[in-house]
Amino acid sequence: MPATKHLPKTFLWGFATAAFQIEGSTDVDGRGKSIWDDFCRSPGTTLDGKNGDVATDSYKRWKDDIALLRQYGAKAYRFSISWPRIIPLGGRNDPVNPKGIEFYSDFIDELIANGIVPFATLYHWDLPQNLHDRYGGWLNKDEITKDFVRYSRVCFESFGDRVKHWITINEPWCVSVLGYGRGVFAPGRSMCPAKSSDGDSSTEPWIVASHTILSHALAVQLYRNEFKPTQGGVIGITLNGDMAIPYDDSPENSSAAQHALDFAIGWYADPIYLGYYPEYMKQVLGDRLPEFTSEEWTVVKGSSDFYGMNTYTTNLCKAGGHDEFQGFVDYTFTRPDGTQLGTQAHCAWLQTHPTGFRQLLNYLYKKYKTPIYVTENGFAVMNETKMPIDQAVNDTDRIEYFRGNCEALLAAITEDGVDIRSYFAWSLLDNFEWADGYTTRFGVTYVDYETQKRYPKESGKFVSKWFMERLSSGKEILSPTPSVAP
Ligand code: GBH
Repeated sequence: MPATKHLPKTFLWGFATAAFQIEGSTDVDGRGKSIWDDFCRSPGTTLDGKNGDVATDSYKRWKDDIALLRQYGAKAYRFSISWPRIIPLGGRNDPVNPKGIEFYSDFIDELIANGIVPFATLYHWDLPQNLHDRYGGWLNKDEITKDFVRYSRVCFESFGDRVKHWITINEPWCVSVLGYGRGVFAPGRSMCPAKSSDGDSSTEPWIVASHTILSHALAVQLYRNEFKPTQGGVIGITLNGDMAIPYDDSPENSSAAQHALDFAIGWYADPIYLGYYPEYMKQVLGDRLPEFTSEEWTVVKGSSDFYGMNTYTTNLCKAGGHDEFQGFVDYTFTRPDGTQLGTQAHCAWLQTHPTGFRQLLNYLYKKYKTPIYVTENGFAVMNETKMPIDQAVNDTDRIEYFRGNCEALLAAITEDGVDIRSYFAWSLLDNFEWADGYTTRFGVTYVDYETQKRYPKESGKFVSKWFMERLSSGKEILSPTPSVAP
């Protein structure tokens, strides 16, 4: 039997979550409101009409969550910090909430006591509502950049002695396109007639994007100047983006695949890693694509120590689409011969395709030349929520998804030489899946929302075993890993 290939000793694997999707307890211990609170409480915003008031009750059950991570043998955990728990009103002159600091501080201590490396995301979509009401939130460059930097400072000061892996913003594409373009996520601004009539989706997403990029970059500048010298961690951004491959071998469709990558990934990654916007975006958007000043460019370019990669699927791309946010490219999973690219998930946008995952790892590494941290990757089994628990925990399709992608990850590292330093499965728990409410389950652990009882799924056990077998020694799994600053 051929020897199992191994991962680098310092490789970090584990599971990811986000504050609003798991915490609940939205008005406990001085937490302020976030833009998701009222958004998902209003009719028609979530598929099942449910909201994040309870979620998986993790604000109360955090010790159980950590015990679960330990049970899986996870080396690292990616979680997000809720801005309105830390600064209830959000702004740079607003008071810090000691209870919020205490919660995450205890949480981080408990992770470390269990040998689990904390990866903290500063912003996973829960903007303090007050900042949106006060000055338009992400639309207001001067205000939001300063407030985000101050919030970041509070987190570096409070947790940076123990957190050595920081992610500034999770998936700014979703913030812009889903929040200000399609209006399906908070704050729900869109010109789409079915949604709110506020907002201008022809300009706002592009403006918001430039403000998220700048806020990220200024927080990184702060960290590098004032905290990194003593704290010694790494900091970067996490982008969503799926592999795009041409539908067929026609020249239009092969350009379409590149155009899709430009709009989904290059929009953020080209400025941050290369210092310019993709040509194709400039062509399509003209002066709707906000320029950075030369001073801003010096802050933006090179503002990430790594590429934080959230990826789920692969799309076949056809030229001539109507959706500007996709670069006028149509996506499909059906090949010209009628076959499907992979196994269909519960969400329409997701099919398995490990080859695409490996291609994307190679594409990103070659283009952006920076270490990659896979910060999210996961699958929602079709109709899982309608199944009895004993059937749901037997999640074969999710196991196949992880098996394929983990093998692809290993091949990218050992055969293609891609510098990949982490893999986080999304998600530790079934949780509040944004506009899908609780109808879509991404967890490796089943959550019974009636009792809040957790049931490890076979996929969780699979991921755990797969990584354990590929790290040099099982014993090291629970010991802290040295910081891997590039
Ligand atoms: C991640 O986003 C999020 O970070 C996480 O919070 C979430 O729970 C997880 O995915 C699972 O969804 O509306 O048809 O145009 C994933 C990136 C980008 C995937 C937008 C879905 C929308 C497709 N998402 N995409 S569509």
